[in-house]
Amino acid sequence: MAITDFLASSDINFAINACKAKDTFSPKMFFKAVGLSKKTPSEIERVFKILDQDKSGFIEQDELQLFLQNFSKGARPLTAAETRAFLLEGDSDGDGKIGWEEFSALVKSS
Ligand SMILES: [Ca+2]
Repeated sequence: MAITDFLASSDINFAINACKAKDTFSPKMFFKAVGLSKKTPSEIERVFKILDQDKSGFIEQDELQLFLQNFSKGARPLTAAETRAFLLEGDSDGDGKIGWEEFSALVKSS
């Protein structure tokens, strides 16, 4: 299962290009640009499972850092500041990782 099964590659290219420069990544802007905010809960859940590479049920910091590469293999890793900001924005219960409900809420608020 690939992310390109749900999202248009033109939207992915647009979203990746929009945050090409370091420290310009914003999760909400990205989710909106890539078309994820308009997807159904089950599609958003499938994307969450792709992002959760080690299948722990959470998106941890190391997975967040490589977030963009799930959308495009050649994309850059997020900077430490971007990774921290992403975590702060999504991790509403403060456990240091993003669970399914937190991810879904973040995508829907995009
Ligand atoms: Ca994980």
